[in-house]
Amino acid sequence: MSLDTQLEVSSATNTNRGWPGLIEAYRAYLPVTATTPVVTLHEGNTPLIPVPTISAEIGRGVKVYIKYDGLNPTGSFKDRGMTMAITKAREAGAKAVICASTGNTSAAAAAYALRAGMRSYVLIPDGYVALGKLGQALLYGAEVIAIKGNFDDALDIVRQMAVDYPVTLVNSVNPFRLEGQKTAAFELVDALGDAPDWLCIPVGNGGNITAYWMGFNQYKQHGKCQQLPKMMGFQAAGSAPLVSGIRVRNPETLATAIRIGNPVNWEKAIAAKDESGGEFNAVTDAEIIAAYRWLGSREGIFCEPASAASVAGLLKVKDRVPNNATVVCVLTGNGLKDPDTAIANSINPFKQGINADIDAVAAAMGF
Ligand code: AN7
Repeated sequence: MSLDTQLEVSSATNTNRGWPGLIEAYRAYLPVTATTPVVTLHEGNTPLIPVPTISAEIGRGVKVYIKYDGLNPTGSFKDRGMTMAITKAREAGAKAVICASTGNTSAAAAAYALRAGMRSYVLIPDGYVALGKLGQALLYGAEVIAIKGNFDDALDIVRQMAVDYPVTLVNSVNPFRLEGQKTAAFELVDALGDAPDWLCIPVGNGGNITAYWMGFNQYKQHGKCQQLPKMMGFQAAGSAPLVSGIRVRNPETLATAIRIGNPVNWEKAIAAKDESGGEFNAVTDAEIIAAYRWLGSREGIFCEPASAASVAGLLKVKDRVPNNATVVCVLTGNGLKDPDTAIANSINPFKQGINADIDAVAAAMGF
């Protein structure tokens, strides 16, 4: 069966049952036509989960929810942007795509490119990509090139390569990425009945905060929501150019996904913050890890460290949350991406080398 026939069969099935993927679900709000060849892994429709221990910590009637975008098909919010970017690349006849990545973009690009029958090339900072993400990109068949430099260096190279070679750039400078990612704002409004009062979100390149802001505004124009949220962006303290206003030459943080010193969407992210009356704040690695452990050990929600920056940030500025506000924290990536960090920061001691008999096991359990 040709890829075109497969896509037709798949799209015919989708209209009858199940979640069709975000392009089908929000087609009216996206730059697609009836003949656009949609490339999907049925991304989107991720859960909005109340987190009562965090609501209680803030008190004053504040209700906090998690938008768990780590439950997308490749385990991060990047799938929202990539279904659109790869669909449009395919429509334009592209044969190959390229991106720089701290990991999640590369995994999503590789998966969607594969489904579209395209090659994918990804540049990553050598030694600073979580193992799960690297494994994904390799398994999905990307050409993975680790450079002796950071994300910002990799991005400079791929931007030029997209000019000099027949490869389509799918970093968030590609406008279709933001178009896809804005659907997360639609889902929040569809679930809550209106936009939240605050949106707390980790910020690296500033693409996602820009996309959410686009989505809320578009929904408001269509009368789908009455209000717009304050956009509260959080960066890791060692990589916080949008907080300081100065490019960071050597960004550092254990939240490698947001180890970015020169955000691509700098002006757009600032505009989203300013127009919404929001803020950018920095959170330390220790605060990120504390929030990461809290989410895992008190709420049963496993995210990657960069994602926990949204909750760490909320806890940091909690005294400024208005009474009775509805707050959504975006968890952008799945904890399974980075098992090393989980094991290194586990709550319970890992008891290894126990003899395989019931008495030894009972003793290890403390009975
Ligand atoms: C889990 O994969 O930039 O502010 O190359 O993976 O839109 O950049 C990842 C970014 C937040 C920041 N949380 O979003 C990449 C990459 C996670 C991420 C961000 C990223 P933007």
